[in-house]
Amino acid sequence: MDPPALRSWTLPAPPEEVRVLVSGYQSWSEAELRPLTDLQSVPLMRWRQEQGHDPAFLPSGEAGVWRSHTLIALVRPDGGGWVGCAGNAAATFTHWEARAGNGNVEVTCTQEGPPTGVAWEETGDVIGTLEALAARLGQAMNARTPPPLRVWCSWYSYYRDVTLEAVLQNARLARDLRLPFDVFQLDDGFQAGIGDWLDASPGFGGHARDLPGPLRELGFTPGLWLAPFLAAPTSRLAAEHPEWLLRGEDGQPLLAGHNWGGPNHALDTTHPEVLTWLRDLAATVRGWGYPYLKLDFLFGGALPGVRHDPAVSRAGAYRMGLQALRDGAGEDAFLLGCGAPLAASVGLLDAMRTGPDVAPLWEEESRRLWLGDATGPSARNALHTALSRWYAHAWYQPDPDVAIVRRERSLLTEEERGAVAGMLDVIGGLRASSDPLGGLDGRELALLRRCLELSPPDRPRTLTHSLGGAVTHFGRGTFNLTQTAAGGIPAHGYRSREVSHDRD
Ligand code: 9PG
Repeated sequence: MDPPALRSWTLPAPPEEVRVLVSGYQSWSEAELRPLTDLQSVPLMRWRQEQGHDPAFLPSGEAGVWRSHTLIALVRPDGGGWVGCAGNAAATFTHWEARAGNGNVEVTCTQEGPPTGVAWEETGDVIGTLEALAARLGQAMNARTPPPLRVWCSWYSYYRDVTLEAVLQNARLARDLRLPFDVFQLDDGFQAGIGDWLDASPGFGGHARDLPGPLRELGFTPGLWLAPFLAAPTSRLAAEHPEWLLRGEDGQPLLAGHNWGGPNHALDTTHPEVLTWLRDLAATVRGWGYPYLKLDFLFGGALPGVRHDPAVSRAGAYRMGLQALRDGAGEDAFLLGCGAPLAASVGLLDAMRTGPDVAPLWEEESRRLWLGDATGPSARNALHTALSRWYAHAWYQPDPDVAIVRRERSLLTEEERGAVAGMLDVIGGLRASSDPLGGLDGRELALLRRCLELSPPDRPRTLTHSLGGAVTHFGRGTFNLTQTAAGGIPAHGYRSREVSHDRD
């Protein structure tokens, strides 16, 4: 491992024979396994670039040019190839680009932040080498990998209309049905505004601090969602502390991303008062009785901008904010990141969302194809990306997002529900569900129980074949993410190898 500012390699391989495995910047950014000569999409809309990617190192948008964060693999038809991986991501973003050349492939590695070591290896076994290098990064950053938890989350059934009573109702049902959840997690919707976490939304029918007591009595660990690095322009936080906001070159608070009906400000996590606020916030909600926190939209802490301390890198600034949250929540708190820079979080978070949101529909094809955006909520996007980051279990507990077992208020077919269940099984990390438990029939409950069964992470069988532009062939089964039946598997389906032997 040498510390480079920029390095490049020329690989003696015909580009049309090479496949590339890339990983986007944060939880929701795409990870893919694609022919090198294909086009890497970049979202047309700027707010999607800010909210789904690193706006300072976007996907290329060019055929034959693939950009990846932290690590990259180039795969030859024989399963060998080349793997590059950063050695440490605590202060530095490592950027990879592979470019189809004339009879060869050019790879470059650049860094943002203090130069840090990278590994680059030619290998006969890309899968094994990638896993080993990812694990090395995990060790260098003291990865936290506590046992996985089984979580009920309020988002995908109640969205922002969640009420205190609805969560309790589900918790009572879970207890009565003896569903093996560890955590009941209240998501977005309880708070007065983005940034104003300590005040209740009038629609919530109570205050978030009133939930942990009854949840504990029902036998569950209480969990709470926060987007701690964001502040809505209309929030009290932004009005009372304009000096805490990340600014642009023009000195004005940045408006970044677009959610909850408009753009948002981000906090400047190098500002000492912001760090105190974040520490106190995490300590306060911990004090309410929440030892499990889902920390969302964390990319806000690492956006490009002008910071109070200009000497700190973006990755470094992000980590200062995350450290403050960890300090406030306590060493024994379980912190799940979401919408978060993936590698820069290792060692501070216990679990991490490793793909876009699951949704009760397979996909929004027009958004993906016409807007170049596969970071939005859909079952297809979640599978595509979370499967292509199978190695993330060396960094934290991966969270590929929720199972959806309900048949009402869902457009997913039985095959598609089975594919989501298969993803939870092969990823082997957190198990989550968000279905309203009251409406589930026996068949749906049986699938839910199956989705809550813990399993160790599986490994890909090959990266030289795939059914869709993602990692699809695993030891325990095969996913078909394409639109047509293939290898004996229906479109959007999953077949465990116990039932189908080597049909692909
Ligand atoms: C609450 C939700 C849930 C969900 C999170 C997050 O624009 N986007 O790309 C985008 C992606 C995900 C998202 C919102 C916006 O949902 O992943 O589980 O907690 O926030 O608001």
